[in-house]
Amino acid sequence: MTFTPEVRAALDEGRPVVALESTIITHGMPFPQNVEAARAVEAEVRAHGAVPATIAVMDGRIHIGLSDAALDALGQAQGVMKLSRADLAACLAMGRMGATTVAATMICAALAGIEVFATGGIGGVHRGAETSFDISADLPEFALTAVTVVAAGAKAILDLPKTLEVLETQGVPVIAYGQDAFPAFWSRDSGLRAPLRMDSAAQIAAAQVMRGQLGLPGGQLVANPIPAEAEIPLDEIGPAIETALAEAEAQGIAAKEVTPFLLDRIFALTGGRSLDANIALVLNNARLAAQIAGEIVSLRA
Ligand code: PSU
Ligand code: MN
Repeated sequence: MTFTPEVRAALDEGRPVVALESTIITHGMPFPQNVEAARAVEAEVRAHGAVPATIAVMDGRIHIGLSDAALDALGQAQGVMKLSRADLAACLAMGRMGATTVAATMICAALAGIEVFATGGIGGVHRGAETSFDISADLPEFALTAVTVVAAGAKAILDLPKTLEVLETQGVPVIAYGQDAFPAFWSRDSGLRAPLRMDSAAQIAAAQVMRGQLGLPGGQLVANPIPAEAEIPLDEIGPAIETALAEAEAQGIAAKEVTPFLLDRIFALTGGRSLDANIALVLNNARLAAQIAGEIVSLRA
């Protein structure tokens, strides 16, 4: 692993650090908004008292924290591998460039000693999974790796009831922040109740520390609703989702390509509105993650 000096110093001194993923940069948003958003998210983490550590694979090494130049290169590179649990070691062995998904970012964060990670949306159970078997490797990762992930719930491109069922089976705490409903990424309310609710970063931090003390492996999913002023209600984003899903089906999109394809089509179909909402919710998640990381540091002191 290679650490930036800023991240290395923060970890050595026991200061709060927040991990950030890179698939959202390479496969989730178009250039140049991807790099601008990544920088803004890092700045938001710093503004709330933590050090950001964007994670990616370059030159056969796991990078914990990226320089400005490295972030810029990643944001424009072609043929970057999308890395989940299955691909991480292979990408390192081949010396290729890879962007880490939620699952791979959790693995790298835990290796680096980082306990909190902010992103946009997690992978989940895709619609039609009963025949396609398309269930993101993000879900079992929450049961294995002790990192608290702050996301805005899961996108309605997924089957949200099945996603919550799989998380429950895997023993993953799914915690809605400040409301009872499980949020649906662009929308604050999916219409489903979240299994758990917490109203403070301190409680979320305490639950993470307690989980470790009980000897339970795995982390937590914190579902933080998008700020109201940035929300796109389900009835407005719904038609774009349905069109994107129909296009994916017609074109036979499968496996790793499904999620990036759907995100790209929804950005286009909403004329970029989905991207503005996406950036607003990641910033919101960065703030909460920085607070949780600060609380964990206080508890461990
Ligand atoms: N969902 C989003 N935005 C994203 C992703 C998912 O709303 O950028 C990315 C994340 O990196 C996530 C990955 O870990 O896609 C899941 O991919 P898959 O569905 O192929 O497991
Ligand atoms: Mn999949």
